[in-house]
Amino acid sequence: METLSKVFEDKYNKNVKDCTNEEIYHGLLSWTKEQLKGRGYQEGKKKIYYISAEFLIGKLLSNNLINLGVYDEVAKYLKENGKELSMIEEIEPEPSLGNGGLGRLAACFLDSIATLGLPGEGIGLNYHLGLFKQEFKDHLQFETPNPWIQPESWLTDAGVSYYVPFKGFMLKSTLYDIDVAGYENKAIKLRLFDIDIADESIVGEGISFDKRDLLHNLTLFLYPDDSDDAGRKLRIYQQYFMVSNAAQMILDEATAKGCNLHDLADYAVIQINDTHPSMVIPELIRLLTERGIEFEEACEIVSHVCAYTNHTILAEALEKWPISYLEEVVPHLMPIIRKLDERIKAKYPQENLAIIDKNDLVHMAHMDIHYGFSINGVASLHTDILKETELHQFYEIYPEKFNNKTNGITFRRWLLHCNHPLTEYITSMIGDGFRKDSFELDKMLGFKGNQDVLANILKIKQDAKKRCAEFIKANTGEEINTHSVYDIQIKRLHEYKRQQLNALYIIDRYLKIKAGEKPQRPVTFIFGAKAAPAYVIAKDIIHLLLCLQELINNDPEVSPYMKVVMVENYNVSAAEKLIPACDISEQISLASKEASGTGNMKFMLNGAVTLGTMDGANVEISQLVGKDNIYIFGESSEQVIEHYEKADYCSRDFYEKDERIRRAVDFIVGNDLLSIGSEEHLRRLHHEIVSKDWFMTLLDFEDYAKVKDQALSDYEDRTAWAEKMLVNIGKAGYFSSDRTIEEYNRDIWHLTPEK
Ligand code: H2P
Repeated sequence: METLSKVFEDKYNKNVKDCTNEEIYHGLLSWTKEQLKGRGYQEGKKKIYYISAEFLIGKLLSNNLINLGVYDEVAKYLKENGKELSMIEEIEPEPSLGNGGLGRLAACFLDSIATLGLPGEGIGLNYHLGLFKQEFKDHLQFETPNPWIQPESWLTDAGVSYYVPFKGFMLKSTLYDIDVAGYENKAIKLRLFDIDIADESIVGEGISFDKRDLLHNLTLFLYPDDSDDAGRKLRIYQQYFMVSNAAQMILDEATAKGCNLHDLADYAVIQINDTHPSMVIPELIRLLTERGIEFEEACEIVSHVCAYTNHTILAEALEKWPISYLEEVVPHLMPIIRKLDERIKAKYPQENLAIIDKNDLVHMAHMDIHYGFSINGVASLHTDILKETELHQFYEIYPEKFNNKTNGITFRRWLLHCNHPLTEYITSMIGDGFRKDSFELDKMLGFKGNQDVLANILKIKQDAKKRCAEFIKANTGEEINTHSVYDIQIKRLHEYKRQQLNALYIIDRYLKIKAGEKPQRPVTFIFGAKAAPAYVIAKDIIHLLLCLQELINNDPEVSPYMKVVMVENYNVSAAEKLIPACDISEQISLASKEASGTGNMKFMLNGAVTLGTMDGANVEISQLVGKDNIYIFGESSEQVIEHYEKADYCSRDFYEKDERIRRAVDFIVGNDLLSIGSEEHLRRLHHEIVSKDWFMTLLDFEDYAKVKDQALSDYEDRTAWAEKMLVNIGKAGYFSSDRTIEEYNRDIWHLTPEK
């Protein structure tokens, strides 16, 4: 720790004992950056370039210290000097570079790529103000900018820039790097492109700004509001800026290593993360032809370099851009896209395979599938649905391109960092091999029936619940009972994820308590979710949850038995505090709609029991833990897909025929909530549920309530519950992102790991 002490002396002319936490944070930041550099980078002839609009990396200090293998040493050194590392971590602003699971997955993948010694890097954009910061006022979500870049930060100017051509002007980029340490291995880089002239002062009220002021707004926000033409075009500007920079850099790096462009596939593999980076295909073709390669050969080369991951079957995420927009933003790409489309139409005339459809929309995913060599889904059920339904027409012509890569999470962040007590306990039981080989967690299963172990696991959970209650108090002002069951649903707000189903259960329970049915043990229903700023119903659901929180927590007759808390500005740091404390993990999407989910994996790893539908990776979780260690409810994906095909689901029928459902749904517009909330929001949501309910909330309500009640009653047998916890932890090894990345490498990337 001598070099660290010296940092404080050089920087502040002080002993660490006399430094403020802020000074210590900044000292640690510069020291850690130096340590990372000293590690060196994974190099290699061939590299994986993971291009993604989002990288939800979370705070980096502790994670870097863990991966550098110095966390304990630094914590001890600080403690000896009267300082707490956990307090210092709080100073770090969380980079706001992602939205949900897709971005967090990209961050876990970087950690695993580095840990496995694979040469690679992430490429994205350096959004100054992030997605947005969520604030609650009058039980409503408001959005404000979420600045995270400070004069001293993890970003390093890489001294690299490119010119990106748009219609009528060029933009010069600046590249910033963030080092990502592998666990006890070298580092890789997350490369974030930016413009020097981005101007945060153009942001007015909330997160509003002039969407046409491209010279100043291009890298301000992730996913700017796309409810109007200007917003949609801004997204195309951003996407093209990201991929043109990426493509230029990839070609430069490859040629510097001796690539003659014909053999690009020996030097680079590009993973296209959802359709945001899809324009990298025509852009690479454009750059290759500019450098003297014939068009046909350029198509061939690119088709051996690009691979596409599909993360959702929801139409809203499978981007289709009008030709007119592309003509306006990137006219030089359109002749290429037209040619790519013509080549396909000449071979496959079916309309549903076309890149450009008859309405002049460019289907980005179709371009990826035709001109990429691999297409993967993110959980086994999801990949099956792609093959059998959503992308069936493509599967028929390219069966060999389709493959599954079930998602994973990095255990460094989601166990070692966020749950020190559990990590230490597991280590004391089975040694520390699981840190590198997650499958070793399986050894935990040898302790089934061991009363001491079960008691210790319960104790660790109880302590985590206490810590979490403090966080909740600080975040929401609410006091929660640490002996209540913690039932947690934290994820992006979307109707298909069905936070509204959970809300209806809460109403039902509230009504029962009001009617005198007092439960044995209290339950705390915990939510965390941001709604996209233009997604009206999602914001109405947040409104409902916040109104329920107000009503229930302030009702002396009910609050001893249940409480509702909605964490404000849910992000990675909040997740790290909530997940270790969870008893019941809510994974209740409408079957077939959640491609995978990754929160479900984080929760099981930390000893929560899943309450979920047979959707996404829940299916694989249930296969691994067995039916006694998970609570499954609801209709299957086959049944749901059939309802959509036959268009035979009618929410009003459920509402009219089932009194229990009707009472809960009508409560949304009853006097209790109307006296707290906004009539406009609550009525709109009520109307949506009764007359549309596109994601079939009411279909699964009864089974959900039944199975949830069962889980809550089983919770009372503490030993049996602890066994379920143990099995969930022991079986979580499969969901390490190291396993996922090994599979990507084995089947798609074919890189040689460095020792
Ligand atoms: C999405 C999917 C998840 C999936 C994740 C990563 C888009 O994340 O919906 O099912 O696990 O990608 O593949 P999210 O909804 O959290 O934004």
